[in-house]
Amino acid sequence: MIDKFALPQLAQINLATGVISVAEQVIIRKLSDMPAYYQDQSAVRELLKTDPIIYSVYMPKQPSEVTGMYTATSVIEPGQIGNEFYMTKGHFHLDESAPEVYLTLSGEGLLVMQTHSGQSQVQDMKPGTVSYIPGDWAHRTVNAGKTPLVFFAIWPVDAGHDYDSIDDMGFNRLVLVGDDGPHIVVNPHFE
Ligand code: M6P
Ligand code: ZN
Repeated sequence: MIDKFALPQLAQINLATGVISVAEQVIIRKLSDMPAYYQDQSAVRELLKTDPIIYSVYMPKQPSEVTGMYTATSVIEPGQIGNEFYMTKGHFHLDESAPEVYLTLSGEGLLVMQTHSGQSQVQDMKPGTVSYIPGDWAHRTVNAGKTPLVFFAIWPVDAGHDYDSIDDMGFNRLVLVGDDGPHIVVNPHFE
C-alpha cells in the first residue's frame, strides 16, 4: 500500500548518546520493570534500592501511523546485575514475517537471537555492525562494554511485540561477565 500521507523527514542522531533530534516518544526501562529477567535475585533486590535505568528507547515522530517502518535508537547503559550484563527484555515479533535491522552506532555488546524451535545465534555489536534479524527470531541486546551501547533499529509498523514468550521461557543463551570479556553460556533455567 502506498503511504500517501507521509512527508519526508530528517532526523539527527547523536551517535554517542542515541538521542534523536525529533524524538517524540522515549521509553525508559528501569530494573523494576524487569526484575525477573536476571538470574541473581539477591543482586536484583539490592540494586532495586536505587532502581537504575537499564535502557532507553528514543522514537522519532513517525511519518505515518498506518503504514511503513518504525525507527528508533536504543541506549543500553553499562552495568551488571550479579554476573549478567545490563540487557533489553527482548521479544519475538507477533508477525513472524516482519524482520528488523540493527545498526550499532557506539559501544559494544552482543545481539542474542533465537527461534521458537530452539535455534540460537549470538552476534557481535560494535560501531558499524549491521544485523539482519529474520521475522521469526527473538532478539535481545546486551551491553558488554563500559560505555552506553547505542544502536539504531528499523522494523515494519505492523510487526508487533511478543514479550510473553520471553517472560515464560527466557532466552536459551545467557551472556555472563567473564574475566576476559563476555561469556555465552546455556541458560540452565530455559524451558
Ligand atoms: C529496539 C527495537 C524496538 C524495541 C527496543 C527495546 O529499538 O527492537 O522494537 O522495543 O529495541 O527492546 P525491547 O522491546 O525488547 O525491550
Ligand atoms: Zn523487534
